[in-house]
Amino acid sequence: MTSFDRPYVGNLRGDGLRVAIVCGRFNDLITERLLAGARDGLLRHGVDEASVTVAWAPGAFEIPLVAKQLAASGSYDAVITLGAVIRGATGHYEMVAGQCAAGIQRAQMDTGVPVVFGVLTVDTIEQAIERAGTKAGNKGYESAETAIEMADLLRQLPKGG
Ligand code: INI
Repeated sequence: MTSFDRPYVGNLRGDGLRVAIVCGRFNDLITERLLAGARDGLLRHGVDEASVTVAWAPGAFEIPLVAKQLAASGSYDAVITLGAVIRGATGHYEMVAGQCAAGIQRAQMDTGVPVVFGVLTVDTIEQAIERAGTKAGNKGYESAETAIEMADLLRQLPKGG
């Protein structure tokens, strides 16, 4: 039992965690930078590099299926997805971005394993660059922190169906 004074809060303690990263190859100029940010975020918070698995999917549309299989494997405490869907370059932007987001949410709800949404959905390549390690931070790094926090939070919470 916790109270307002002692809520459940996930900590940024990465030691002992096993993490899988699914990265979309489409727009890999951007996603390579997200992957570098995620690696940095995991290692800085104590995740052992040998406990990290990376899988490349063709594009954002395929990321959820790969993430779901990794999450369902029982081999990981969290899965991070990284991708870049850019409206300017995509006639079917809404479908790719929407299905990717919905599939990632479904993967975590179906498996009970945190699947972090580190997919950029932006209007322009400039906005993607800003979020991939320049003036607006690195979404990959943020996603690594979210993965660690969620894995630690779920570890603390009462278990149930
Ligand atoms: N995939 C992306 O990850 N980002 C995009 O911006 C993109 N565009 O522009 O179309 C994109 N398309 C490919 C898609 O994800 C699938 O790989 C493809 O449709 C095959 O299923």
